[in-house]
Amino acid sequence: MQLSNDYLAQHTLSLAEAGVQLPSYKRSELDIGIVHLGLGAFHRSHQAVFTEQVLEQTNDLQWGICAVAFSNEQLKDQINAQDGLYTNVVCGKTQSFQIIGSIKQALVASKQMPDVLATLALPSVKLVSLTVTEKGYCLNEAGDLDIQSANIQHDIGNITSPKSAVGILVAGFLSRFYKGQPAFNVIACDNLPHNGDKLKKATVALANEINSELANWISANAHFPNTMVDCITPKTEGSTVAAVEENCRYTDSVPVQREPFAQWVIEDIPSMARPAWEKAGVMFTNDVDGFEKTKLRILNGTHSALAYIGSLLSIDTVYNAINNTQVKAFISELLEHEIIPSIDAPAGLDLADYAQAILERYDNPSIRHLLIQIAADGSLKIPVRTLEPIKENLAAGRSIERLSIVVAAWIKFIVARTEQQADIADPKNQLMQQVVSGFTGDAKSDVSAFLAIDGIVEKELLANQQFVDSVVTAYSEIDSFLASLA
Ligand code: CS2
Repeated sequence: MQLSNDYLAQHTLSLAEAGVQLPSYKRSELDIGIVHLGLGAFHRSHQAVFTEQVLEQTNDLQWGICAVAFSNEQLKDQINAQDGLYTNVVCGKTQSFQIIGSIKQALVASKQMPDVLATLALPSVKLVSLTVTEKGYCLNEAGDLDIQSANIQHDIGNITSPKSAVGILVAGFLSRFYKGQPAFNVIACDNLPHNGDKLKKATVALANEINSELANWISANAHFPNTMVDCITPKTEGSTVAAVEENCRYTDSVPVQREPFAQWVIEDIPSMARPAWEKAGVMFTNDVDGFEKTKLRILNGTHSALAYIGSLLSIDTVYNAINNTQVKAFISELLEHEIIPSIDAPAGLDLADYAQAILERYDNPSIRHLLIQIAADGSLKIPVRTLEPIKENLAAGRSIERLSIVVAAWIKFIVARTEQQADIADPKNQLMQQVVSGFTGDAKSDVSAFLAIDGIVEKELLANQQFVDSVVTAYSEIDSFLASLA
């Protein structure tokens, strides 16, 4: 489409159509209190929006954000060209538009590391938050720092020019440690159980490779609360840009699109300086674990199931998959018989209602959430979303038949993509492709070879014959299973 409006910027805010919500606080006085690593759409649809609501309500201007992209220089330039402003397009029964002003500045780590480190050293910075996806934590299958990974090896030798998110945290702490400044606190916002605990352990482990006193200092002085984050945020598309162009009377090259629902649960650490996020509906609790597990298994677990099963049926989006009656029936049974029984509900939460609400969120025709986007990084997602409940169901003597179908569908998806010579977005793509290229057609040996790929299935689970047999059965029957849904 032809873009002819003026670009969104501080000086063009007055052009916005009535009805577009604008920042009402004094952006020129916004200080940087938060450095955020990972400038993807999710940060801009979630944490930056919660922070925006607090800025609006409290006028506490110490909590502006410096958002750091890892390598997307163009996005950094586009955001800075708009003075940090962008539109949050909320897609429900109607569309609503809000201009978010909480990001004061964007940087790109691959080109501006000295600026990133200088920002982390600012006395005003009290928090570092992260959305770097599961792979950004550089963990092995046991949940510990993968010391041998290329980026971590690089960072051990070059901690003042780090490549990994963990390395950036350590470099940021290092300068504060030497200057006698207080440590910042770290808020992990990715879909990993115990995300804060794991990130702290990884950060301390890397610091220990550099200087054991630094490691002890981080351990004693920095909080890493666990969190649960939730908001369905598909990639920005041309249609998102067009919707802003048509409805807002300005051009925004970097809007985000999301569903109306958003949730953020953070471990309550009373001494931790932070924006008054509770005023924006963020929940502070001592039972983040319960919320994390519930969301990871019910939402992310069914998302991955839909992604692999739906893709194999040539369905493109979550909406279209959940509107296939048979697929929906399978997902409902998976929830009822194998996912919900694996969860101890957090106090006050009815798991069946929670699951029902999620199925309703999927059934949103104004959100085009591509299954192929969710299918990415299965080698990191399946262990958390599907193998963990399998492990617990086995220990408790519960059924794993349907969860095994999800694992089998994932393997079949990798086989299909390899045969089609299509991209597989996954850090283990080469290994997986190599293994499936050697498949002989014998389900038992094929599945065993796949599950044995280093770093996917924990040793104890791999040694469980009931698990392996169940995936072998599911895999040998996957074509007829898919045919029954089509
Ligand atoms: C999805 C998540 O891509 C994926 O793996 O399952 O991004 C999901 O949309 C969010 O966690 C929702 O909060």
